[in-house]
Amino acid sequence: MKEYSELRSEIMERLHNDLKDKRLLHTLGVESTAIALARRYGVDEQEASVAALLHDCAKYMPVEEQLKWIRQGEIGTRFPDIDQYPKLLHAFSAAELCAVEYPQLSDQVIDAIRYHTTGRSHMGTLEKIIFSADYIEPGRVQFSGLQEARERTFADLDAGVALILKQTIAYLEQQDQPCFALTQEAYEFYKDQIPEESTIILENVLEL
Ligand code: DGI
Ligand code: FE
Ligand code: FE
Repeated sequence: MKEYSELRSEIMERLHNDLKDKRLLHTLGVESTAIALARRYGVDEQEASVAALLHDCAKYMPVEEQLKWIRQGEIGTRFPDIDQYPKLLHAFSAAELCAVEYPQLSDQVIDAIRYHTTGRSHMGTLEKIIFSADYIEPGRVQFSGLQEARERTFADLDAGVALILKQTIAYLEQQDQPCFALTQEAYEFYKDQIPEESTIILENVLEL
């Protein structure tokens, strides 16, 4: 990627303004994990870094502003009821915003940001890396099953993604929260990769 260090500084300045400290720490944890996974799975490390840094950049944007961004893009057209899923908005709005504000970014980086919360079927390697790095980064509160998700993800990326999707869906069911169509599709696509002996954890490790 051209001018990576300049771009990284520009993004860091934005994150210092737009994110709370805890979220910034999480973001840097996702970045280091994504770089390690990129090295492991032969993906461009700078692309992994940039996608990780930007993945939660819209987390604190007012909902109406987020919906404006989302309605400009394919997610808004395909899912007119997207406002019923408040926790998903920040991924979709960040993708639209980043595509406009950082036109040098590849489609792979934008898609990795867009699908980092829900996943989807047929994900590219960078998408899977950001999706799983978000869940397993070192700052997540420790609990028994997190270690398994980490080990799986570094041993076999699809198996890690499948396990994380299963845990997320189990958690949503327990909380009586609706599962989004893309999450369900992703699970259907990757579920055969789940190792039989895996334990499914219901804690939500994603609350920060
Ligand atoms: O932004 P982060 O906190 O780092 O993590 P994230 O972007 O993965 O968001 C996690 C939240 O999103 C968590 O509370 C569970 C929720 N979530 C993930 N998939 C779905 C979902 N919520 C609904 N309703 N439906 C989903 O399919
Ligand atoms: Fe997120
Ligand atoms: Fe995140």
